[in-house]
Amino acid sequence: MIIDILTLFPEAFSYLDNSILKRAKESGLLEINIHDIRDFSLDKHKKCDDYPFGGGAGMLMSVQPIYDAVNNVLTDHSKIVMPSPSGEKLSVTLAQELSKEEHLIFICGHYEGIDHRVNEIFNPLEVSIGDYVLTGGELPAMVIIDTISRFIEGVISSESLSEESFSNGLLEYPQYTRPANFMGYKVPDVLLSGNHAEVDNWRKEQSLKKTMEKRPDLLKK
Ligand code: 6GU
Repeated sequence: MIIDILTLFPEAFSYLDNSILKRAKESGLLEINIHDIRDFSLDKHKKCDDYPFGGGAGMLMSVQPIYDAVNNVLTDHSKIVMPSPSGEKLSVTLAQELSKEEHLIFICGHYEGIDHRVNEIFNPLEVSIGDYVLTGGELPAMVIIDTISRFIEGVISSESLSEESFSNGLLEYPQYTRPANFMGYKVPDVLLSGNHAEVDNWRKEQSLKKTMEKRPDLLKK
């Protein structure tokens, strides 16, 4: 998958150079290009924002730099995503759908918002990461990209995916690694037993118990 990110804050995306995503990029499963919207401004001072018509608080991102930044990367196979608190809520289902796309373009908004003509021209898929407001689209874009990339075949093992929280509608069971006894805090005996059937049963039980305690709303679905 190719992902092009359009932003006024390219530095924010250094997180994507870490660990699993770094490996995905190195193995060719994922290509991520970051573009500074400012580079596309035709204004002599590279201005990318202006006051809202009709008045109101703050500044809006202007349509022209974004229009040119999108057209610089747009192909017949592109899907345009705009992180926005008014978008469709990110979910496992949405992330799995987006992971099948061959090219994603992220438009990251800042200031008080974006000139609405960007939406009228490109009709992007607006995606929200929750019912709260962040100062910009960069963090949500990284959250969405991280969530999507885990569903791209080969990025992480299919076993990890099938056992993690939400994959079966339940939260993941507790996990332990060595030492088996840390200052008297012991790993449950069943995990040391070598009996796979019993381990599986224990994990299913724990998943259900944890979900009932922490997220009973998941069980109602
Ligand atoms: Cl996607 N953007 C912003 N700015 N705030 C948010 C959001 C997105 N999702 C939740 N809050």
